[in-house]
Amino acid sequence: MLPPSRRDFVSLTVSESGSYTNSKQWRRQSCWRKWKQLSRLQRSLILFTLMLLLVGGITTSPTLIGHWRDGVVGENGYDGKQPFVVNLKNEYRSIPPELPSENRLQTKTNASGLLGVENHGLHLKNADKGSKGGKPIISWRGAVIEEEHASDTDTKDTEIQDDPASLALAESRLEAVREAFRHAWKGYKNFAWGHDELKPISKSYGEWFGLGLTLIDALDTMWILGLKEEFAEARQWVAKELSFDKNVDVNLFESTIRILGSLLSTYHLTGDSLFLEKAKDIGSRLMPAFNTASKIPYSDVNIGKGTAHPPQWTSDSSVAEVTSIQLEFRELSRLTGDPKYKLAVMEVMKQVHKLDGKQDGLVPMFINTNNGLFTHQGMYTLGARADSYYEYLLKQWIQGGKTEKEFLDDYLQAVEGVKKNLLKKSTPSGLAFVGELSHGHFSPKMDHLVCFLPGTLALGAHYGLPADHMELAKQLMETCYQMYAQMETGLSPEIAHFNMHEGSTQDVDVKIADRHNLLRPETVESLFYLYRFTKDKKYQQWGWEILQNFNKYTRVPTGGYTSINNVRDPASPNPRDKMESFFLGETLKYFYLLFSEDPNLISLDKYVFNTEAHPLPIWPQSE
Ligand code: DMJ
Repeated sequence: MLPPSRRDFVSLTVSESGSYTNSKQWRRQSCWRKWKQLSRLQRSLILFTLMLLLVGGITTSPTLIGHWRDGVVGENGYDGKQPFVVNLKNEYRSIPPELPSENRLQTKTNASGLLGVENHGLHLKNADKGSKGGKPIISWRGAVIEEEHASDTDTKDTEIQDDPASLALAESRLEAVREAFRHAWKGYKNFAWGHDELKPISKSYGEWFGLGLTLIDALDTMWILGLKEEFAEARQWVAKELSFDKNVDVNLFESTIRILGSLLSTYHLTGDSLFLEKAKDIGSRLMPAFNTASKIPYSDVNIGKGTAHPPQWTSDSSVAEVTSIQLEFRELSRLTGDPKYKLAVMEVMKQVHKLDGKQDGLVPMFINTNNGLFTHQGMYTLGARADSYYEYLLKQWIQGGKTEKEFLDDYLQAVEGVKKNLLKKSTPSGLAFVGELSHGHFSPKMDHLVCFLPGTLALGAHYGLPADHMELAKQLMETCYQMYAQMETGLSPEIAHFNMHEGSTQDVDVKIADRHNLLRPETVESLFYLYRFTKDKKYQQWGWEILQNFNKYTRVPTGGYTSINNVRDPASPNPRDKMESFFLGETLKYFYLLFSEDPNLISLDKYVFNTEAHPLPIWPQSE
C-alpha cells in the first residue's frame, strides 16, 4: 500500500496534465516539480539507477563499440569497395559507400546501450520527420494517399520517452530480452552448434538444410541486441565453416528469407563484406529454381548440383512462397549490379498481377509451375500459403521508394477484399478477426500467422495509406493479443476459431490439433509496429506479458526454448523439443525493438523488414 503522500502525488500529476502544452519548457518545469515532490528514498533510488545506467553506458560507449566493430568485423570488414546498384529504370551505377557506413554508425550508436540510445535519439529528434500536407499523389477507388506519412502516425515517431522511469523500465525489459537470447544461444551453442535447429529437451539438433540455419537467422538480431561475443563467434563460424557448396535440397522461399535475407541485412548493419560475399553465393545458387516453363519458380533447389524441382507430390508452388522472395533478390541485384536476380522475381510479380482467379484482390493459395496459373481456386486466406504475398506487395512499394504503383494498387485492392470477404466480429466480445473463404463458404478460422496483418496495415498507414487501415490494425492487434490472453498459458495456439453465434460465452475456440505454439513472431512483430507508430504503452505491456509466458512455459533450464503442444494446459504444456530458427531471427528481435524507446533503432523510414525480420534498406529516392 502506498503512503498517503505518494497517492496524493499521483492525483496531482494527473490534474496537472490537464494543462498540458507539450512545450519543452513545460516538460522541464514539470520534471523539476515532480523531482521536488519525490521522497528522499525515491530520489536516491532514481539517482542510483541513473548511476548504474551511466556506468553501463560508459562501458559500451561509442569508442568501445568502435573497437568492437574493428575487432570483430574489421578484421575482414567493410573493404571500401563500392558495390553496384540497380535503379528503378534498370540502370546501374555504384552505391555510394555512405550507405553501409551510415547504417553501421546508427547501429553502432544504438548498440552502445541506453545512454547511447538516448543521445542518438535526442540528436536526431525530428530530423527525419516527413513534411506534412504534401499533395496527394495516388488514388485507388477513392482512397487518396498522401505523399508523406499520415498525420496521425508520424508526430510521435521520432520522440523518445526520455523520463528516467520510462528509460529505466525500457532498459530492464531490453535486458530481459538480451537474457532470453543468451539463454537460447547457450542451448544452441552447447547442443546444436553449426546445425539448423536446437532440440533443447533431448539436447541435440535437427537438420533441415544442414546450413547452420539458426546461427545465420540470428546474426542481425545479435548485432541489434549488442551481443558482441555471441556475434563474434557466429561470424567466425560463417567465415570458417559455412559452405553452400553442398549436395542438399533447400526450399527456395525459406532459404531466401532466412539465409539470404539475414546475410544481406547483416552486411548492411555491419558493413562487413564477408556477409555480402556469402549472400551472393547463396543467391546465385538459388537461381536454378526459376528455370521453369512458366518462370514461376520451383519450391526446391539443390544448391550443390544446381538443379531444381517441385515437391514430389505436385507441380504447384505456394503463392506466398513465390511472391515473398522479391525484397531479397531485388536488393541482391542492387548490391551486385547484376539485374538477373531482380528480373527473375519481378517476372513472377508481373504474372501474378495479371492472373485470373483473384477475388477482390485476394489470391488463391497455389500456382502451377508448368502453366503459371492459380490452382485450388476459390480458397482465400491471409494465413499459411498466402500471408506474405500481401505483406510483400506493400513492402516492395516501400523498398522501391513508392514508385511501383502496381504493388500499391494490388495491396489496396487486397485490403478492401479482406474487409469485404474475410473480416467479421466474434461473440460475445466483438473482436474483429480475419477468417477464410472456401468456394463462397466463410470459415471463422484464423491462423496465428495472420497476426502479421496489424503490423503491415499500420506500416501502410505510416506511409500515407488510408487512416482506416490504422483503425483496422488496432482492432486486429487487440484480437491477436486476445488469442494469447484467453489461453490458460497466456500463449496463442497455432490456429484459433472465433465464435459468431449468439449466446457464445467465449470468443475463441481451439481444436485439439491446433493447440500448439511454435514460438512464432507475428503478434510480437505487430506489437512492435503498433507501438512505434502510436507510442501507446499498452502494446509494450502486452508484449511483456507474452515474453513472461514464453519464459514460464517454453524455457528449457539447460538452455534454449521449445515449441509446446498444448497452450491450454499450464500444468502440462508438453514440450515439442524444437526451437525454430525464427525464435532468434524474429521473435526475440521484435521483442527488443518493441521495448526500445528509440525510433531510430532500425528506423522504419530507412529500413523495411523482410518477412523473417531482417531489415533491408529502403532505396534512396535518387536511385
Ligand atoms: C517465418 O519463417 C516467416 O515469418 C514467414 O513469413 C512465416 N512463418 C515464419 C514465422 O512464423
